[in-house]
Order: sequence, then structure tokens, then C-alpha cells
Amino acid sequence: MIKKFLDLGYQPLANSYVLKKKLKDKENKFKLEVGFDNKNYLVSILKTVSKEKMFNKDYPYKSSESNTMRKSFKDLSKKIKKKFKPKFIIEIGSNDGAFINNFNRNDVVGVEPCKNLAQITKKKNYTTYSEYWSQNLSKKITKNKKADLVYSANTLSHIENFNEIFKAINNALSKKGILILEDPSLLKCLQNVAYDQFYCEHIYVFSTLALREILKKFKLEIFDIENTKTHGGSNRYYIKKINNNFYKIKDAVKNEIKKELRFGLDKFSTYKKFEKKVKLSKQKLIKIFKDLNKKKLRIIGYGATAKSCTVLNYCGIGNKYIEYFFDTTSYKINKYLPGSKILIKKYKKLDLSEVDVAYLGAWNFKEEIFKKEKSFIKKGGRFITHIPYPKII
Ligand code: JHZ
Repeated sequence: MIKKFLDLGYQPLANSYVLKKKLKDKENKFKLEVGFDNKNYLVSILKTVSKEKMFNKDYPYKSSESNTMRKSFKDLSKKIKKKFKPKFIIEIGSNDGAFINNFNRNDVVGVEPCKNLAQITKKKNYTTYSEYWSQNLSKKITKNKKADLVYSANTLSHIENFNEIFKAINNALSKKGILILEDPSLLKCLQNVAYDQFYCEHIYVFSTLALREILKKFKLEIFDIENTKTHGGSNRYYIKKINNNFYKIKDAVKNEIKKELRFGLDKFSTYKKFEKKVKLSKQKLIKIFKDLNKKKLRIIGYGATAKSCTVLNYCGIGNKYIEYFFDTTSYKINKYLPGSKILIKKYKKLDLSEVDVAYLGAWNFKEEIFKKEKSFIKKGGRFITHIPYPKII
């Protein structure tokens, strides 16, 4: 049974940036509540938004926008080539090609329902199917040869229907073929009080415990896990068919499960504790903004992320506190953040003559951003973060 543990209020669609001429229009909003299923340990949002409303030709998020992600995909590609030597790879959710760009065009196929993004890889001559991943599509792609590797990063958590996804994956994989999934870690999310990992697109935030249960139903199992730093702490799961004896199950799997059980990811009480921390985080963050506002300091936002949408709308932080956001994504520039309606401007290096404090919307890229803004920090510029608790740094 799914039991609710967190209510993040009415929220707009996180990636639906608002045009100036539509500022007065009513936005599509939904109740963002999060629950825990004690049968399979799955944490999910309770009300979902249709995929067509979220993932369409106007999708603004590009994986290649940060050095961190480009490097992460490049390093993984090198590792995959060395370790698994795949001859045919399918990526589900290939976005703008940050992963497939690292492979030979004949060896890889992308699946990306957002047409604007699929166009980018098609232009580079990578075979890209601009459709939602499904059994039909899987059959079409693997009609002549099965895949040695199916890869999907930050996509599984966006798809509601496990039955369709995993049956399609099972069909696509060759006998020895493997599946690599990469998604934010629930353990990290709870440890960091990163409640902003929940928004319309993130239907699930997975624990290993939950994923193991889901995979069992489809005769799949995890044989290795890596903890990665991306997106505030993710897990990379290496998965095989249960009857594929080519790979041994590594101790890393057992160890990760132990860690999760030690933290209590199997218990509802853990999630109620998290709820308390989230409420406290909200109070503290609002206080920081109010105090800085009283001092008449100029605050902007840095990185108009989907995650920021949850924070700003849950905490009721709008343009009274944050003058504007900086973002490097051309599609977001000159639009307004959903709900909070804060203007997004084209990024330029932070300058103390214009800004005193920047709220880290893209807290998951803190290291990359701090490197870029070294001079601002050196001269006394400050950042606000809410991770793992609200503070000025
Ligand atoms: P970032 C998106 O979430 C949506 P978001 C999606 N649902 C998901 O799962 C994750 O990605 C993977 C900007 N930026 O990656 C670029 C700067 O301006 O945290 C992006 O707009 N300057 C698919 O939106 C945003 O910040 C910089 O120096 O929460 C980062 O978005 C850097 C590094 C980034 O994902």
C-alpha cells in the first residue's frame, strides 16, 4: 500500500518556462505529494502528469549544458567500450546526444521523444527515433540485431509504466546483453534533504531495494552498482537477465542494500523523519531570504533548474526576493520560471557590482559553478544553498 509522507503543495510543470506574453495566463498545476509503498519500497509522486504534456517538441533541458555531465558521459563511454565492448547500443532518452556522441554512429541508436532534442542528434547523423520507448519501438529497432547494451540515464524515473519499459528492454537485449540505468539515489536524496528531486517529471526516486523488487518481476537482476556524484548523488546500476550467467553479482550490490537498510529506507518512519526535515528546511530558507532582503542585498538565482521549481513554489519564494535567474540554456533565456515567475537572463559571470548573493538552483553543479565564479567569491560574493540545509556559503 502506498502511504503519503510529503506534501509539496500545488506545483506547475517544472520545465514549462513561461513566455512574457503568457505571464498573466493560468498555469497548469497539480498537487505534488510523495508516498512510500511498503510492499516494494518504491517512493513515488502520487499524482502524475501525462508524458505528452512534459516531454514534447518544446523540452528545454539539455544534458550537454554542463562540463560535469559531458565528462561523466565521456568517462562512462570509455569504460563501457573497454569493459563490455558492445557492438550495438540503444540509449533510451538520448536527449541532445551527450552519451551517444561518444560512440561510432553505426554502433548506437538513440530514442528521444522530444523532437527538438532528437533533431540535434539526427543532424549529426546518429540514428534517432523520436518516439516514446515501447515494445513496438523495441521490436522495430532490434528486428535484425539485438542490443549488447541498453543505456538510460535520468529517464527511468520519468516513465510510469514499468511493464511496457521492461518488456521492451527484455526484447531488445541479446542473451548476454546488459542494461545500465543511472538515476538519482533515494538514499542521497534523503541524506541531503533534497526534496527538490521531486517534481512532475520525477515520478520515482529509486532505492536499490525498490529497483531490485521491480526488476525481479521482469526476470532481471542488478549485478553491480556504482555511486556517482552526478545530479546530487546517483546510482549507476548494471543489470542482466537472471538467466545470463556471464556476469557474477558483485559485493557492491549487497553493500548498497546494507547501507540502505541501515538508513531505514524500508521503513515508513524514515520518510516521516524526512518530512520533518523538509519543513524545517523550508522555514530556514525563507528566513535567509527575508534577512538578506532586509539588508537590501541583491539576490539572483543561478541555474533555472527543474528542481528550483519545487523549492521556489513550495517555499513561496518569488521575485520579491530573487531579482532574476542566470542560465546558460538558450531555450530558457528571457522566459520566466513556472509558478514563481522569476525572469531568466542569459548567463554572464557574476559581478559584485550587480549581485551580492546567488541562490544555487543548480546546487548539483556547485563545484563547476564555484570554479567559474572564483573571482566573485574571492571578492566577497556569496551563495545560498538549501543542500543539505539552508545556509550562506
Ligand atoms: P540540472 C533536469 O533537471 C530535468 P534539472 C530532468 N527531469 C532530470 O531528470 C535532470 O535534468 C537530469 C544551468 N547551468 O542538470 C543549465 C547554468 O546556467 O541540475 C541547466 O538549465 N550554469 C531531465 O533542471 C541547469 O543549470 C552552469 O554553470 O534540475 C542545470 O540543470 C551550469 C553547470 C548549469 O537539471
